Amino acid sequence: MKTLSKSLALVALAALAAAGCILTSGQFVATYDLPDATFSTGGTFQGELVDLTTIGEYNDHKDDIARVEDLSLVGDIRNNGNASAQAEVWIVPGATSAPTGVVPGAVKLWGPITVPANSTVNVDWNESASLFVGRQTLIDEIKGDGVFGLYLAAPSVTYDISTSNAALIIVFSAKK
Ligand SMILES: [Ca+2]
Repeated sequence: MKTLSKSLALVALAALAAAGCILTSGQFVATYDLPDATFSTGGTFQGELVDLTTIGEYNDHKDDIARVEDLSLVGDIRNNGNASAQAEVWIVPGATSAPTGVVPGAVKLWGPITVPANSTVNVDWNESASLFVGRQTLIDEIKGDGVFGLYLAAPSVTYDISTSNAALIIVFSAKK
């Protein structure tokens, strides 16, 4: 597991470098690895409780965050179906356990992204940035308790989606 986290962190840094994002003094990167997920029409609902305090870079500075500089959700989204499908990510600010179904009051965080039939879309740093629609809700959580729920949704009528190598990457500056 440690090896996996390390390799994903390297992927995150490579993504940052590719996006021309250079860290300056006082800036930190927190990478939260998301589990692989599959969700399909009538299938399993995919919810995750994110606890950013489990990440050292975040936990060390969580009381001193000056600004959230950048956010990204990267990863591979696979459409296993024979028709084009859309995927979204929703955030549940007050969650204390992994969402097990659609939550009233949840905020759409990201998407939708369209994935062609039987294809995989690799969402990189730049593409991800343009897909955030609930950025402020996430920023408030990062500056708040750092604990929130995320779940996948699909506005398509039928869908069969898998995600892999997914991570939430946060670039923030700290006061000390
Ligand atoms: Ca919270």
